[in-house]
Amino acid sequence: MSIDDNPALLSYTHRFPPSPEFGAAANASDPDIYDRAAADPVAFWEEFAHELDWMRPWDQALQWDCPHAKWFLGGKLNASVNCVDRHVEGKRANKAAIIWEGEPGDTRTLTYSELLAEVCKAANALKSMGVKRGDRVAIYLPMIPELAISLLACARIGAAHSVVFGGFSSESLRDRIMDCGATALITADGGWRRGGVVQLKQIADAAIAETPSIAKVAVVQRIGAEKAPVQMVAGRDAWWHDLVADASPECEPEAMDSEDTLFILYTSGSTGKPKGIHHTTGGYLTGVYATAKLVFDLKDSDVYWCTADIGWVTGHSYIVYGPLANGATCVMYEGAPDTPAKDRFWRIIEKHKVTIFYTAPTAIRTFMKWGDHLPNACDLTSLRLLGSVGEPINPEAWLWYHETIGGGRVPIVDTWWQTETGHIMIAPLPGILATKPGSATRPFPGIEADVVDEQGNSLPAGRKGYLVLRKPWPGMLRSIWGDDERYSQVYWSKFAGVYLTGDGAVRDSDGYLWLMGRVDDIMLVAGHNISTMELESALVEHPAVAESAVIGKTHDIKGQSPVAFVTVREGFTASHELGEELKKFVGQKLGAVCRPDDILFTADLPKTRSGKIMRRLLRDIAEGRVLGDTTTLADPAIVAGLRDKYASDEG
Ligand code: 6R9
Repeated sequence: MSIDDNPALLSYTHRFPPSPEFGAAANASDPDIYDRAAADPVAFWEEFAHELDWMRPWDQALQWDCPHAKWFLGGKLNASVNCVDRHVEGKRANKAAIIWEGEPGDTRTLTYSELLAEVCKAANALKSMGVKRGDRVAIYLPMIPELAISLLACARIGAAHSVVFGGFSSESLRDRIMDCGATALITADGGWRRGGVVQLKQIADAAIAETPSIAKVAVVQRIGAEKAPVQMVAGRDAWWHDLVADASPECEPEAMDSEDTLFILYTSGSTGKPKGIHHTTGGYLTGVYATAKLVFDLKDSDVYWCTADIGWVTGHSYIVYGPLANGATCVMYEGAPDTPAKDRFWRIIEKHKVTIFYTAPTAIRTFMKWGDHLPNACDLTSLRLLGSVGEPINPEAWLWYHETIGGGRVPIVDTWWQTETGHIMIAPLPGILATKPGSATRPFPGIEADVVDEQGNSLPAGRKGYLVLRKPWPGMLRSIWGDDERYSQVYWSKFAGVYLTGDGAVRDSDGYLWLMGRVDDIMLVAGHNISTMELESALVEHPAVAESAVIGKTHDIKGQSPVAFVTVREGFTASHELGEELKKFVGQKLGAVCRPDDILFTADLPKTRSGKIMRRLLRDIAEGRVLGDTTTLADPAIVAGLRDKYASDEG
């Protein structure tokens, strides 16, 4: 039997059904929801759209002219009203909307009524800067409350926001501002990161020296002049605190068309310039509201914490729009997980009695590496649901998360989605589905996902292929900003009428989906399609391995041969013997064809700033090629170090 017909991942057969108590109390508890949504997905989404506040009802739920979708046509609404005003008018005026914790330990809590006043003041400040409905506003801020407030303020006045992650360079900021023609920028003097200061205003100044479209800049004072000196350009720059001090705490929300732009968010494609992913208002809000409600099972009593940065889509959809549309209490943390110490996350959970915790596999694997004693020393019993996003979660990491963080009691929702999809596409409904470590389980109700071969034919269970989405969904990207041709070409041209995700997947005999990572990362070893994910999952099962990244290196006979980059867990040392042991370990688990030819130990793996392993660069290193684009790397020194090490190990 070839590996293709027996994906190694499917040998992980543990199942974790929801507890009867969880199931009975869950927001989604009736398994019939799947069939009901499949029978009429548009009507299913309309049910959730009806739970939002509309200023004018829609005339038509969906217009689908492939690849262009419009949702809730004719409907008018405002996203900030749905995330804030309606909770103030309801019973949540004094409920905490945002519990913020700064890296140095300062904290700030905003109730829904306080958030409303802040959003209105910020909206009026934007107006005073000359920002109008239909304009684009660039936002380059650390994870401080003003970031969430800025998004909502833009939404309130009908300006589209384009958030640029606060760790990006001035070139990245410049390119993103130019691409969307932003007329105003919101930034800060600086932000805290691992006890140091990132000089955001200085970086922003370098960017806007080359972006004539920016007429006004608002600057939040997060750090102070001593550690973050700034130069204010007269007529262009103003302090945020001055702008809002003069602003009224009331601001009439714009009645936005359902299809008006809510935001643009850039994702770096594997090649070429970043894509401005274009999202609109009514459909996006419906999608994030529904998925946050059912997948995270949000209740009024929850304290919900998503550890992502708002600079990524996860922060847009599941720190700001999704949870706030549900009236949730959200924890927001400014800094690094190891500042001042490696237990910071667990201390935050303990302190704020977090009930729902949503993080990324890269973080989970790092916590495993740091050791169980850190979470074990904290009271994590407030937790009732755990989530994962960003990469496939290896079964070993899933089980650790379940046991060590969840105390073996709480469900895990592994959520697959993309900047382009806007909201969660594949994830368990935690009160209904039994979960399996390493599988994102089933598509969310109303979503039709499939696994297809090179010709676009559906594949049976057990066969790896391309993950595609067959029906439009409300939060889908509407296009690539300024490049509709590229939109059609990238997502809709490989298979007629279906959306190409770019990920590989396999279905098991229960219809559960197992994600295999980007299709570009899948190796072809001696005629077998082997996903790097399978080898990585096998490697992290070894007690010495914290994290690994596997790539296929060109090989004369086999086509490609697997090479593994490995970081070891605390208490273990890298050695030639350990390398040989790991090769044998993988060979025994997955078969000789999967045995890595090389194992290279490293202290760190090259990752994007959102924590995804950049295998493309590892391939360049292994092939001795000139390194490709490294601008999205979190720490470029890691790659340089690895390249030297690889060359000397080979030599
Ligand atoms: C939300 C987000 C999208 C890509 C996606 C896939 C990977 C995300 C995943 C996952 C396996 C999961 N991905 N979640 N792979 N299981 N639960 O991360 O958006 O930054 O656009 O990345 O991330 O490869 O295609 P984005």
